[in-house]
Amino acid sequence: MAVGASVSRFRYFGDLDKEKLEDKDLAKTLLIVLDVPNIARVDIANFNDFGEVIKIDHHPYEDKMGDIEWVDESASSTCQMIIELIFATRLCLNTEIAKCLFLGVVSDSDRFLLSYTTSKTFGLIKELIDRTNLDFVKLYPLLYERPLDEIRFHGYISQNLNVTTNGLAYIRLDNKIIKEYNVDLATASNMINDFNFIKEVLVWIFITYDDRTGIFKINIRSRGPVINELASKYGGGGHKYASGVRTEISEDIDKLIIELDKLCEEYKK
Ligand SMILES: [Mn+2]
Repeated sequence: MAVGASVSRFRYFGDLDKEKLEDKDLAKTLLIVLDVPNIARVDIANFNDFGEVIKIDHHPYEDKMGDIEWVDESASSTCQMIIELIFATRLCLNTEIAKCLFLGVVSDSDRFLLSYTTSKTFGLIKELIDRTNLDFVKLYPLLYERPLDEIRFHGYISQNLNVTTNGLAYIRLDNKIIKEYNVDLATASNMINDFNFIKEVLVWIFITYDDRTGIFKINIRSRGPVINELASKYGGGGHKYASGVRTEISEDIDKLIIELDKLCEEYKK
């Protein structure tokens, strides 16, 4: 396998339809799945037709995908694992690759704030910077510069977040509001990480609805109770403190809110 060496030749299969990869080619194709624990979350209809599958992931183990699977739950991010892989092998590294990997670690660890950040994370990042002379400060605008519309939308969320006495915060971000603030669905659900460290909030969830697929996306974050078990109960999953659920059933959302609220109540005791 050649993750680093062939980065420029890599094709992103998120939009496989556009790639027009013929079915007959799939048996000869190696699929490398990164940062996803279960097959349902890989956006490929004909997953089983691929000749070989390699999985590299840091989420709790769920589905077997291929003969080669490297899952390290203690890693802050899959990018951290790729850095480790590059250092341990003859895979090539240049500034461009380092840039992507650095941004991957910084964003997935939420700027080294999340609990999966360890001294190993810092050690690997130090070596990455040393080896490539990475001017990492220059990269931050790529992650953190935001349009004013987003900041205004952030304000909308702050103003309208429902917070229970047990410390559960939730908000439904309907498409009318998303349109009004000129943001998109992905922005809305990704913004959840901005709402960490609110004194009154232990668990917080954002609910969006994709009307093209008819699926509700529920993003859940916690800074106390473990939430991924509850998320799996509703067909979702993820990390202990960062999980998600996708469902077509609106009532599931109400049930999930009630259960998460209970989880907060128990945690507080
Ligand atoms: Mn990840």
